[in-house]
Amino acid sequence: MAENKEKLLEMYTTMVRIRTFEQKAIDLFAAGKFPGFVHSYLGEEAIAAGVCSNLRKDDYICSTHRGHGHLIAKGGNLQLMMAELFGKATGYCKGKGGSMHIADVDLGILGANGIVGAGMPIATGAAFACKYRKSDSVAIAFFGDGASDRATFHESLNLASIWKLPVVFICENNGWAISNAQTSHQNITDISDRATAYGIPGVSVDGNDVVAIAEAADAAIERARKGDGPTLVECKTWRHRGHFEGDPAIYKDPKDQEEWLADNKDAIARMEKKLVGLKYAGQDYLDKIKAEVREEVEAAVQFAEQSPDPEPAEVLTDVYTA
Ligand SMILES: Cc1ncc(C[n+]2csc(CCOP(=O)(O)OP(=O)(O)O)c2C)c(N)n1
Repeated sequence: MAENKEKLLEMYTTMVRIRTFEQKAIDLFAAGKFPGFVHSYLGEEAIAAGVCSNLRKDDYICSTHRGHGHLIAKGGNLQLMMAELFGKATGYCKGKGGSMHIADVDLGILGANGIVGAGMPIATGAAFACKYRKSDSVAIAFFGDGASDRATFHESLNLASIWKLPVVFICENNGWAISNAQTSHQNITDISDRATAYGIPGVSVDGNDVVAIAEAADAAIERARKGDGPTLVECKTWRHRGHFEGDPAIYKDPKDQEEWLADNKDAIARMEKKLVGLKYAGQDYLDKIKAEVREEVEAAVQFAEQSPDPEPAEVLTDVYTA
């Protein structure tokens, strides 16, 4: 994969798109421009970018409360996303879902989810549907280290294993579940070890190395497509921000924080170095990509700001389905 210039540049651009969108959302939220919550994906961009680089439009993903990156990497529309954060009528959920409930079924995005661990059974169900319909689509479940303690994790892995479902479980181990360090809620180092209990492969990869993630995900996705069943892939990373915007994250050791944000650990800085080293791009070309993405994000903000609020009369439409 290291030789595939197009793919490396595509993954780099996706990471930059996620970071730029997230940074903008953080600034706008701090300025009081929109209500609700923001759980920032800053620092974890390589996971969504690496995994989704192997997916087709007819594959499915289930996301989390920290979901903007997954949506962007699967092709989500930045304008509709930003409008949703603003609670506008033009947003993905007509302004009723906000940051944690964006879905785009046409793109196989089965939803972000405010319920920790809820995406895993949904992805497992989607994978069951793929198998039942004899399609070779696959489903991805993104979730955190905290979510891997939930029953939904264990039940999903067990069922997916026994029925050989085409689902890949991507654990984004950012070291924290709110303010609880992984060491305080799990007596294991590698969450991928839990795969053994369900008789499926489990691997741990550097969650800030987009190429390593893409390679591990590629193998897992191909295995799923061939009908050989699920895989658990743990990506070890670090969230740059607090659990949510407004959380000062005083539980983090400043030394760890500094180390993880440094260029030799940060996924985007590392990828820039790699692209320049391989002579796939000069710094000016990478700067051009960043400038184009900034414009894209600015256009999304403008779209959101200029969009109308939902009509009060519509408050109960699209909320329930019979
Ligand atoms: C079922 C459920 N329990 C508790 C919560 C409250 N809660 C929100 S995020 C979170 C921690 C999640 O940690 P992790 O799965 O590691 O994801 P991360 O936030 O690190 O991405 C908790 C406990 C919730 N939203 N849903």
